[in-house]
Amino acid sequence: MKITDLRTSRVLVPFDEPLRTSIHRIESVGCVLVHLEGEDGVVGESYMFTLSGARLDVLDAMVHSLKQHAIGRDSAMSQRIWMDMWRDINCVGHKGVPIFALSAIDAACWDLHGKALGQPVARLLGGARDRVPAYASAGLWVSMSIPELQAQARGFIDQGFRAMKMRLGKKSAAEDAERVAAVREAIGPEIALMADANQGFSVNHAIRVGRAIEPYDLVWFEEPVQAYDLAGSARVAAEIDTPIASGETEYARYGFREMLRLGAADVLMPDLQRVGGISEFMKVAHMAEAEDVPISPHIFTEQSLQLCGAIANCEWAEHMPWFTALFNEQMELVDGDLIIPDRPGLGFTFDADAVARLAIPN
Ligand code: SMN
Ligand code: MG
Repeated sequence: MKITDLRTSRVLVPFDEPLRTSIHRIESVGCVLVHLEGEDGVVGESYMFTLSGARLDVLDAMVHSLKQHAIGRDSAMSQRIWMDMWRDINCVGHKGVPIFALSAIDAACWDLHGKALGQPVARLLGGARDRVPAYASAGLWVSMSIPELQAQARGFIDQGFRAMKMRLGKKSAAEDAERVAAVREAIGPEIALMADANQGFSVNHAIRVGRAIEPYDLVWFEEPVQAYDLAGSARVAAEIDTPIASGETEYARYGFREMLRLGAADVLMPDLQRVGGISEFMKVAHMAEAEDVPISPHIFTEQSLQLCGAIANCEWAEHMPWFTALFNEQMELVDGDLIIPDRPGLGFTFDADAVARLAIPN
């Protein structure tokens, strides 16, 4: 379908109370919504977000600076549009803000393409499954006490989850291990547990923590060190048995190629707005598949479900409900799995009333 225009709008989704990871204090999430208009009134939708809504104007300006590559083109030509945007951002760089904007235009283009054909994106990419195991991710923060952790972990099971992720980042390895032990005790041996250090550790501290939490049978230990220290992450991966997951802060296929080459992670976690959209996500997933490395998308749960549906080596979906208020449709959890929507495009459409209620001025 011919793309006729690109518009943006902004929303701020506040949290009930601030939350902490090893490196963040987050009060809200702010989004730039991208509306890619096609002829016949069909609209492709996507969004970019920042923690606490910082620098939304930068993302907004960046996406408008790239829109000429999409307008006038056919939404079926996502690779052509992608290549032209990639070439155009050479001067400002192939990481960071330029990639956020490229990613959002690419994702909106795929949504429009699917809507134009009346097909879910997973089907257009080649389907692999119709449901995916999900882990609860909106909780078990560093800011919580042990009794709070245990109560929330049990609550996730009551909500139907069979897996969950906690955050690490206390002062000592012993304290983090005590918290992991407490969550494991609360959920029992059958529920899958992941832990995320959010890049907060030195290599040596990460190895110490990794060894201390080894008895608790974690699915993975995520982002143990600074995201740019791929060699350091590889050292941690080599020293401990628990698989290392990483990639939410990595950009495009060249970053992931280097992660694979160095053995920086056992599980890759591309993030839709940092990897380069749906198009680049698929290329990274296929590259990982060639190395028998599994994929688990980083947040963007609603949109990433179509990727989970199309990536053979996808093992988990991250259930992060921060953005649910923005959509007309809701995610469906059945026996601990998220259902891959069988609706056209990415399968989630912006709720105009919610967008108006949460709007912040452009
Ligand atoms: C995370 C997600 C969103 C904001 C901060 C941290 C975390 C995750 O790394 O993987 O869910
Ligand atoms: Mg993470």
